[in-house]
Amino acid sequence: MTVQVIATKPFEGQIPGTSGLRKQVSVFKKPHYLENFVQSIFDSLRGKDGKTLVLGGDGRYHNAEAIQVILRMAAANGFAKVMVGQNGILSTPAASCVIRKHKAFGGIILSASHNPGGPDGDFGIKYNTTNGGPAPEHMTKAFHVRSTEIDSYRILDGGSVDLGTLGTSQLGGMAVDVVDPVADYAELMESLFDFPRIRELVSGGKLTLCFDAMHAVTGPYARDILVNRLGAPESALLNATPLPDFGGGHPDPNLAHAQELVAIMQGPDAPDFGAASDGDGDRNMILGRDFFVTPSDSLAVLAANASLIPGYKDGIAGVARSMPTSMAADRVAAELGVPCFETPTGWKFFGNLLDAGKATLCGEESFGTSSGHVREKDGLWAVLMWLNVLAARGESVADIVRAHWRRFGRNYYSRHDYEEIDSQAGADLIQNLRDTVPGLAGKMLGAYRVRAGDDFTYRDPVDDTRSHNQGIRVLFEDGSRIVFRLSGTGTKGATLRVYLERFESDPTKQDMDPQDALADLIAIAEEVAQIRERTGRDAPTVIT
Ligand code: G16
Repeated sequence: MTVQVIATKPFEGQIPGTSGLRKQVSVFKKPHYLENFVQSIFDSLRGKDGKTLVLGGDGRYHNAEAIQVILRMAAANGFAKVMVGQNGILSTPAASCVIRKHKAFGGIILSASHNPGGPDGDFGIKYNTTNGGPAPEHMTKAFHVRSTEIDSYRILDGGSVDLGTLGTSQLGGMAVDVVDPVADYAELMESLFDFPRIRELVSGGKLTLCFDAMHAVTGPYARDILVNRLGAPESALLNATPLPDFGGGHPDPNLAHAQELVAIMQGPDAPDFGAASDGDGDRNMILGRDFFVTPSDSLAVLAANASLIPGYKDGIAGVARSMPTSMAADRVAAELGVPCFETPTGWKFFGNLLDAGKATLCGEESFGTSSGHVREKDGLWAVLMWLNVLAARGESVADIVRAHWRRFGRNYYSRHDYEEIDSQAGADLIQNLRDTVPGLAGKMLGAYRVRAGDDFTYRDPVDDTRSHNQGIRVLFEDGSRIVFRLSGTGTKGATLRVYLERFESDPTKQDMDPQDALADLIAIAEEVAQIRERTGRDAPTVIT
């Protein structure tokens, strides 16, 4: 086997977004496209020679082919070993776990997360660093810069590696270690949670559950953990066979896309607990019987109950949430006497806080929750955390959340997405807001007086780096907020996200439908951003 140096030319737009480079499969299939970006990553890494790389993906269409290419490129670029998930599979949190446990140099994860898969769907690639977390901004920028000047890539000629059999083989001078994608991760989960106590409830049917893997990567993980280790019946798993096109579905665990699960949870024989995870296993949706837990509330409830869980029994150092996530967790942190950090959207911003021990739990409104056990958000971790809280408290999901609202107040919250709007119209809308919202301070919008308007800038308290233009905020005097930003994960046109939040301390007013409770703010958002006029849309595509 010899190393080939293949001449190439830069592709435009190899710019990692909120979470890696995501494009349509048809783009990734263009000759040299994947190779260029992988070489751009490798060229940007210092000190990788002789080190170990972790590699895996969510099993979506093009995963298998891309893994073989990356293996041959890793062998030609000086890695000593690649640990690859069997059949090329590793969920995002499992990849993070493997990188950390085996002290790998870093990892490449192939996923477009919750975006649809298949020949007409999306594909993606992201790089995670030694701490197991997504590459920080200065690295993703370096990958992009390198992609604009690349003129060749290195790849081993030779055949493909058998990824179906566990064990080690050689590819040129590099070892390829095919590992069980579930084992290390399941062991980590067992170290954090009270499995015997959960098992007692789940195996005997005292607590019934339904987990929807959405035909994505978590199927095998859920079977091993929920069924084999915790004794749930096989029938508790929905869509647990991973498929390259996710069965034609949209593997996004929310009320709009996990409809099968939602219908079960609203039905007459609903189980006590329902949950779903996304394409690569890092997102989660939590449901009780006919009850939806918003991701923001989920973070707050888990923070308030963390001391009931073995892995967190000594308390938490702090909480971190992305800026658009509701401020419910802030109230819990204040009561616990720990800090609450507000970061830009993107899991990568939590890494420094976790590494420095400043935060223990992190969460995002986009159905992401996790802790310092890995450096990614973690869908099944959130499921187990909830199951452990249910086991410890012996109350229903709805009762726990309602009691939480009575104690801390309720942050009514909703996100309205306008998908696939014209890119220029989206950029103009945000620019107009950037120019106008500072001038709203002191003005009345409906019944709300504006306290301030700005475009969020984050100062990382660990390394002092600044991240600008992270979302337009309209902050009202009573603590309500509207936030506008463009998604960094879409692949077609632009997606406008509008985040709406209002606090309600009165327990007699905490049972409204969020869309009703937020109706005034929804109208203000439309007016301030001129959504209809600028996008031609008179309603959001998805409401969560
Ligand atoms: C990614 C990031 C998250 C982010 C989400 C939505 O999630 O990891 O941190 O909140 O995208 O980002 P945006 O609003 O820019 O679309 P995932 O699950 O897609 O990797």
